[in-house]
Amino acid sequence: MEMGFRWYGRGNDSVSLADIRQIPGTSQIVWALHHKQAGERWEKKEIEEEVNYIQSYGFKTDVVESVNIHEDIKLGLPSRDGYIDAYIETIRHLGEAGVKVICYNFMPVFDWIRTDLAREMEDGSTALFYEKDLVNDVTPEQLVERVLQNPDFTMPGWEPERLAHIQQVIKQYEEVTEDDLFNNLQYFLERVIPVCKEHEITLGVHPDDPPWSVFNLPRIVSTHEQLRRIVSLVDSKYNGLTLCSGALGALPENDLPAMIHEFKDNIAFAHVRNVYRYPNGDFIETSHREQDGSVPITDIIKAYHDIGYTGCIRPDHGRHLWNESCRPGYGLYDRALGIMYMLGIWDEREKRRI
Ligand SMILES: [Mn+2]
Repeated sequence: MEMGFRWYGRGNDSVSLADIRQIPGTSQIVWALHHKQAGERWEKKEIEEEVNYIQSYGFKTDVVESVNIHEDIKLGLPSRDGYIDAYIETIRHLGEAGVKVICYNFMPVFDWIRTDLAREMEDGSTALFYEKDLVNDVTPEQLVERVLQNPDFTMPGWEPERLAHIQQVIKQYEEVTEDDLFNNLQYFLERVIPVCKEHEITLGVHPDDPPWSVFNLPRIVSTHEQLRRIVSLVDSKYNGLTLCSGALGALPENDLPAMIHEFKDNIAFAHVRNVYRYPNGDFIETSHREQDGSVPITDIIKAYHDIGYTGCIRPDHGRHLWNESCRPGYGLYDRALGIMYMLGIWDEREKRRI
């Protein structure tokens, strides 16, 4: 296992590579070209520049998150072929730069949804929060306005230009069923997986966040059964999963340790975080510590150890601590604490094996 840390790039993150280097046991920077729009090709030169910069701090650059999928691919429109061609070229360019894993998602319209980006907790820290009834009661425009009221940082998946036409985008999905979305994912995978195989790059689809339908949009990466169907769409180890314990963990029936064992040959990348689930369906992102939330973090790390996982694990989101000013969920302190918690569990297992 290699521990990783997501980083948004120079001038685009409150955390520096020099900061991250001081977190024990962290060898991978999970990176992306964040100025790229979905569907846009990533050029070799700009990939090389970013990789070289990150590597100059002694980090590896095996994992990219995210190369976003253009909406037309998810919708299955005729224009998708051009966007898939661009995606294939990006895969080739990333392969030539030594990248091993690409994390992507297949969520219609919204990459992730929260109703509050800085909900105050009892100890005075703040965290990302999801209020189920509020999402059921507001219009998509109201939700967009709510999320974009924090102007300090750009938010991946919440590009104002794209969301300015939110009703139009949502309307395009009116006739799209879950089966259609599975078929559109299959069409995409059948074209890109052979290229991934050639370059030994594994794609890892990130689960829906939250793992249920919002605004009646179809969702297909939310449950154990759906993950089974996805890995069977194209039978290849390069057709992988990004198992996110926080996204999947918002649904009580998702048994993360069981998924880790079942999908051990297809887990490309792991996100680990905890959420506390309220009985009414709301949830809040807590510290990584098992007792603070509803997700069995110690069992999850043990499961990765049991399967001999050699890929990258990263702490997913964290709370905002000690008056830190940062991208929502992506401060330095709580994610560093999360790493130490996870490494504690991992190292104990490792010692026991010897
Ligand atoms: Mn995640």
